Amino acid sequence: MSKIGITCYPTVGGSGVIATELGKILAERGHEIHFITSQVPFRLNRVYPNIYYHEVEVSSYPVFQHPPYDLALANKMAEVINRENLDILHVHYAMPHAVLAILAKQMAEHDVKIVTTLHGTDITVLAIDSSLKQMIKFGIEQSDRVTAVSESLVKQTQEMLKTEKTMDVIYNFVDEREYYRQPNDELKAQYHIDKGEKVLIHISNFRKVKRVPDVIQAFAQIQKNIPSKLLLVGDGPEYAACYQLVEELGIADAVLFLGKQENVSELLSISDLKLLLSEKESFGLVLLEAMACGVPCIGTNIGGIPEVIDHGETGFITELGNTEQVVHFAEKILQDTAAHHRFSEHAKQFVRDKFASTAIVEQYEQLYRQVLNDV
Ligand code: GMT
Repeated sequence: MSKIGITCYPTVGGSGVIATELGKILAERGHEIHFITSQVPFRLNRVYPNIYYHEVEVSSYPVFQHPPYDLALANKMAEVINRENLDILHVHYAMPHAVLAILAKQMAEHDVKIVTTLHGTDITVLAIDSSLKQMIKFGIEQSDRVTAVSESLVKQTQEMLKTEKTMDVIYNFVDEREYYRQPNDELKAQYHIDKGEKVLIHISNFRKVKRVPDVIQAFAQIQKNIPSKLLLVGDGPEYAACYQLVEELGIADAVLFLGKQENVSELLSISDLKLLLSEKESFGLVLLEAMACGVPCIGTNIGGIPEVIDHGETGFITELGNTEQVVHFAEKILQDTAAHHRFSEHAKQFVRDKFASTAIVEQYEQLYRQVLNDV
């Protein structure tokens, strides 16, 4: 059993979810887990034996224009490596976490192995910025092992950073104990969703890259032929613009803006179709969560999405920005009950076969064993 430090962004987001769920399952399997973050990760919502939390405190001094969060994190990492005798520090995101882990390793009194998992934004967004590119490349190349959440992300990282560093693909997973279909007619009634209506859902942080207006435009067409409602879950910079678009299209009665929600599996359980029409997406964890709840998905042919949706089996892949195609595929799924049932069953099976939590966590454990034995 190993002593593993984990650093991630603790606020809402797929990378934080994966890092926390991984820590929880590793702890259940007997490893000692030390989260080193600025806040308690939001999914760490109760007491878990074998899990410890180390808060990064950032003091602000008049002499510093900006509080030195990054350096405080590196310092805390080194402190925890020494005190808890960590074997591995597993960081999520190269920028800044891998870079800080390397600094902490140099400061620490004994050796620790650095495992870095790439989730996408640091490569697909930050690495475009030439002032950060060198730093991201450094973080990746100096890590003892690097994993990425999709084949597509590995390719993109290698191309953008011109690096030959080996990267293992370890897909994301869902906790099957939380994500399964729990039909709930009462919840539907509370949202004033009629029995005959279909429910479409979109979940994101409403950043521009998520292209939520495409979801709304497609839905505006779909609801002309199919009585339906659209659930918009999450919050972010484009939320107000989306609200305005819904008003302009005259579909406000059919669109429910639900904001940030904790129990998305309950909302997925009353949904019939999930739309994720992003222009950048290294994986699309929300697709996996939807499929685990038996919700077929339509996603764009971008990044890792085609690795997560099995086209024609668990949903459909569309061209970016082609809302006509989204409407066509949505009608194929929603207008035929037998087809919907087939897609839904295939979606659940696909998640069990390709993204089962135990199998994925075992891949991380194997990687840890390899890095510790250096084989
Ligand atoms: O998508 C986001 O904006 C959030 C970001 C994050 O840090 O959580 O998501 C990234 O990591 C997720 C977990 O691996 C992936 O499912 C998302 O596809 C990825 N986002 C992007 O690549 C834009």
